[in-house]
Amino acid sequence: MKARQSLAAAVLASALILPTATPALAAQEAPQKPGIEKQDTLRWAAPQDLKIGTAVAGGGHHETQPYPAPFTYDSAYREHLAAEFSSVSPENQLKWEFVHPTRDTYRFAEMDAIVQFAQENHQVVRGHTLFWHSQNPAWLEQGNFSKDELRAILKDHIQTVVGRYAGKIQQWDVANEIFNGDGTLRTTDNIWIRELGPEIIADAFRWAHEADPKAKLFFNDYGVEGVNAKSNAYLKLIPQLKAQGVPVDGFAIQGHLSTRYGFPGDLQANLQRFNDLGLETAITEIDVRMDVAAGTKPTAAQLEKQASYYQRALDACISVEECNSFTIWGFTDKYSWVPVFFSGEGEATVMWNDFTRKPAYYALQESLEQASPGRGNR
Ligand code: 9MR
Repeated sequence: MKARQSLAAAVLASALILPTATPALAAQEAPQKPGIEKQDTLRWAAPQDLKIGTAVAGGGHHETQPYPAPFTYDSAYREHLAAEFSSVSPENQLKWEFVHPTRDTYRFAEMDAIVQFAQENHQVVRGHTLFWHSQNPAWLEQGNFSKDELRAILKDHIQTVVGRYAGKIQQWDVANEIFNGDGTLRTTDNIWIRELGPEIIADAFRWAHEADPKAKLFFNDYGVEGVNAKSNAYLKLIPQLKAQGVPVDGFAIQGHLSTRYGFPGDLQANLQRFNDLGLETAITEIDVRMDVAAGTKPTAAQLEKQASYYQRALDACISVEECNSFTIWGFTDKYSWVPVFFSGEGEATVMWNDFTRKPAYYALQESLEQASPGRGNR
């Protein structure tokens, strides 16, 4: 926290010297939007060195739902997306099945639109993801390619996708969910590890780095909030890779939580041990689902519990020096993946369907404000 305050002071001091806003200042501020008070947003409350992000709804489960593409057609959604957040992550628009639908074609229009939106609204972008066992197209999974062909396909994909957005993506989830819960590598369901061996993980990072040397390159996973077999596996793997000169910059914790289970109280300690390796850390996909029977609403007690989970997760990140990015996996229940995947659970985001705020929203806002006193002078 101290570090954040002194950084805020440094930014203010530099603003005194420079007549125009510094890039750091500009990045946290959204252009004014009608109806949403600029000073009453998450990005305004956030300390200068912490990006507050959301997934941008599109692709994946949205394609099975009875509404048009949210990012393209829902203007209220776009207004909140621009006003509230300083970082955006494509929810599905960069996954292989979406962006690389046949071997010889790429579908970039949706991601191009997100990147353009982010630039117009002074937001950074997190790229998600290049190397995963899930949401791969059938042409890839069932292609019966030789090892040489597979290697060339992966290299071409990474260079093409990362290269297209070079300079425009702040952080990449290069490798997503590569470990099982017991800390063993996914040698069965991850096509790359199964066919090419674990060494291919290092190549994926090297190729991404070649294509965009400035982007920060991350591992990203779920179920690694606390100290456990899976997070231990990352703690062991990453220093081994770095010792070989592999360009790994960070470790990201998704944070798909449920009030059914206790809050992972060792989240901060876990982030800290990665920080102590000299890595950046991030929370990349947090949501907090609740048991809510169809046709009913959560109780006040449930909402308070949800708010406390969000707040404790954010406080953990704020307390760790190089935890620089905190992203929620969608900001409105209107488009959340949760009820589609978990029957009887939902209401996992910080805003209701009509974009009004839940206690969880106010809890995040409060923690962000407390993290950077003095920021309101801007
Ligand atoms: O939110 C995404 C949803 O729209 C997709 O249908 C789903 C398919 O698996 O993926 C969801 O996002 C996942 C993310 O990419 C990786 N971590 C887990 C997320 C929730 O499943």
